[in-house]
Amino acid sequence: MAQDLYQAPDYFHLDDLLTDEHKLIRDAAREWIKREVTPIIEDAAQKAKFPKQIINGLAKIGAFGSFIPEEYGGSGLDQISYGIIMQEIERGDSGVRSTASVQSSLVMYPIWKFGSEEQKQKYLPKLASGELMGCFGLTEPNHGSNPSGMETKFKDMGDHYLLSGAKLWISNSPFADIAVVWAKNEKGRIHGLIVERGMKGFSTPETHHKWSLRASATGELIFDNVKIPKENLLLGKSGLGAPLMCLDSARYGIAWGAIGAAMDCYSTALRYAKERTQFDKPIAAFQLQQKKLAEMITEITKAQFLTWRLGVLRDEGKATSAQISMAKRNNVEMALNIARESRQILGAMGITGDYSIMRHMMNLESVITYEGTHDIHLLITGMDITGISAFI
Ligand code: TGC
Ligand code: FAD
Repeated sequence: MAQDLYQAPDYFHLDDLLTDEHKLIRDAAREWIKREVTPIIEDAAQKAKFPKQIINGLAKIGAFGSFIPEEYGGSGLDQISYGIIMQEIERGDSGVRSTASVQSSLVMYPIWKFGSEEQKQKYLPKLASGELMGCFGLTEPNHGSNPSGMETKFKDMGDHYLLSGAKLWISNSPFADIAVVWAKNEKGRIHGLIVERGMKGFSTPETHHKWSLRASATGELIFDNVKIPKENLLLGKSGLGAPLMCLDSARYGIAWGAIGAAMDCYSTALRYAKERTQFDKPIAAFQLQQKKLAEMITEITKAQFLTWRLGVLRDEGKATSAQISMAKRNNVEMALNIARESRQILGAMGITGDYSIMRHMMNLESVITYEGTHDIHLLITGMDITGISAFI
């Protein structure tokens, strides 16, 4: 890939609303992405291989459980800090951000919120340091947008549980050491269980031939009567609300992350438009190109403020699930539109791996689908404002 000349846009001086600590965290993450991720990510995506060598660095910039208390190995940071870290990582690649959001919001968060003290002590410090990597199994072959219909189930056998079923489209599954899996008990109530690699009957085949999120490893989770120790049940909360609480945290991080991808595309397109000459002028001199760039910075700025405000509300414990849905939906669509427009500004060069834009664009096709599709988030907003569910 060409040299990383990223210039982060901050048109309305959002920086003035951040604390010195936020800026330090942001600068450390930004510098690490530039040094360790940009030089290798295009090759990893082309080869469809998750770059495991970055796990240690991700842990060091606080990408694993930044909001988890320090007593459990986390960084004890606020929600704005978590968002900023996700934004900087996704500026590099959505697949790398996926690994970080799954580890933080979908594995560490449920263990922290719903786990016993023993489970927290056993898993959280190792997950924070990257010694253990985790994945989150909710989606099934017959149940994507409607996880309440899940068929994966577990039976109480007296001294252990027996887990059977399958999950698919699971980020990190091919290399994860543990999986937080959602399954129904004999009464049909949803619970979370911690499944460990090596348990008999548990396998994690990789899903190949993706055109999107290629630097992230995606796979299945297959449970063929897996014997689960009783102490691996997450007892703190049951019902669909438990995994949905985890999704709130991850969707919040994605709302920030998508802005990072958009900022990277905009920064590249602006620079290219000023350098590339056609008809004896830089293409940035043409009104059509200026319209594209002006609309991009406007949309990025609106998303930055929506998301910063959401972070403040989350830090105050006041953000609603519907507000998170609105931000995830708006920002991912905004980023995808900007990636497509930026790609056009680069002409033919835009389709090459010399620039990050096409990779962002392909990645965002997954981001607009996972963690609740674009349609589902619209219906969550619809339900919130009308009080009527379109799902039943
Ligand atoms: P519904 O009847 O509305 O709700 C069931 C129960 O859950 C409660 N609840 C919530 N609780 C906490 N947080 C939320 N956000 C909640 N939303 C709802 C609700 O109050 C109720 O509680 P109770 O006590 O009455 O039982 O459920 P529904 O079956 O009608 O479904 C609602 C719907 C469609 C919005 C939900 O199923 C949904 O969000 N579907 C989308 C599925 C999804 O997002 N899957 C994501 C899988 S993980 C993933 O994609 C990871 S990608 C990671 C990466 O690589 O970055
Ligand atoms: P479906 O639910 O079959 O939806 C298909 C289409 O129908 C969509 O356009 C949808 O919007 C629309 N639709 C569905 N219901 C309605 C409705 N009521 N009204 C209107 N339209 C509707 N899952 C995990 O559990 N863990 C992971 O780590 C994970 N990682 C992923 C990584 C990648 C790369 C991808 C692509 C997916 C991942 N997922 C993961 C799965 C993801 O959450 C699901 O793909 C997503 O929830 C949608 O489910 P589905 O693909 O089965 O689509």
